[in-house]
Amino acid sequence: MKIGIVCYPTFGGSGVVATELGKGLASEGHQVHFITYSQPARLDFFSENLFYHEVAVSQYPLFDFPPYESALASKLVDVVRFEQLDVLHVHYAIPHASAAYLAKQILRSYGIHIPVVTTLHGTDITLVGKDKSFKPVVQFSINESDGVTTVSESLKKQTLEFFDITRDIEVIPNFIDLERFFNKKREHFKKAIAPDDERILIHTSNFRKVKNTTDVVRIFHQVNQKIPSKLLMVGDGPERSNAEELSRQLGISSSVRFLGKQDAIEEILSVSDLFLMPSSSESFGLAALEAMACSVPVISTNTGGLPELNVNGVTGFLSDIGDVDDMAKNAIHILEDCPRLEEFKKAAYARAKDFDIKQILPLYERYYQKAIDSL
Ligand code: GMT
Repeated sequence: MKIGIVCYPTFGGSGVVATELGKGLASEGHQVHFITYSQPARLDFFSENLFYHEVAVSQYPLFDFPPYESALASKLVDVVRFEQLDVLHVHYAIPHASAAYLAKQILRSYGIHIPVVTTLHGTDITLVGKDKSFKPVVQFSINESDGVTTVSESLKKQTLEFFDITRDIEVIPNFIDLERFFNKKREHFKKAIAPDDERILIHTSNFRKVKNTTDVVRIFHQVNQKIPSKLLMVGDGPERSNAEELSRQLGISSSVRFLGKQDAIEEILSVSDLFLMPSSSESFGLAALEAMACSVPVISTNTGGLPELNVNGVTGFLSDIGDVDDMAKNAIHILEDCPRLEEFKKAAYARAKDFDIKQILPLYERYYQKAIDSL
């Protein structure tokens, strides 16, 4: 198939899923065209089957708000026509699904009929989509898509609750490349971070409010009082300075390292013992899956799709949003006993295997074919 993929080209979960999916499809022999405003962060190699088309938005003094959606729709028309694409797969509803809808209508005037598959990732529904300034457009473009997928049962349920949806939604979960994400022995690196064999806790995110990064610091504060330990904070975003400030106030800043954005996240996860994800909303929790693939158990909240990934008492523990005491208690329970920690590590890896890209990719391929056949 010739597949067009539209996504946010950043480190965010939806961009990562879209890019890894495109790379996987290309290695299966499909021709994949990324159509985005800059090269996707994870598009770190090119092959004969991978193409990248940049959406450029012209700047005019009149434009206080450059019309990205129109530029994207025009680019989609251009790429679909000249590359003869079979299907468009847009990730994140706003503004990708509505731009694809517009492109589809324009293409009809050229006698071209292309199906649009929309994948909802989370905040496009739970935060942004609910906003009444976007809601009618989001609802319309979901209903007008030829296929709609969500990354968890929970997100499907929320979509059906928030919007008036008249079409079927398929759940296709996030996935992981187990050839890249696995536990690599990195003793030198581990020694550099934890010279006295302290336990290593880790959090990776974009440090948005929804990630509750100050709860990460509070949980670690309690763990650190009981267990010699270090905390790695990976990523960057609006809440980082608050988390840094809190670690100073709590007197633990010498045990907390803020590493900023990192490409080789699997290397850092490989030296870690426990992943902390106290988010107040998480449609799936890709960062937790990446940790589990590297044999790192997860302490998380029980929100959104997290219970569909993290098995309570087996691969980690689930707690109510904001229940820092419970999350700290569970973290200590896992970390204080070596054989128990090993059990949790093994179980985390075993669970990650259920989301192997090799199993999930065919689900998308079949779904594309169904959308093509439906036209
Ligand atoms: O988590 C983020 O802030 C990034 C966000 C995004 O929209 O790119 O990630 C969302 O999509 C990921 C991939 O499907 C999911 O694994 C994340 O759980 C989801 N984030 C939220 O729902 C907050």
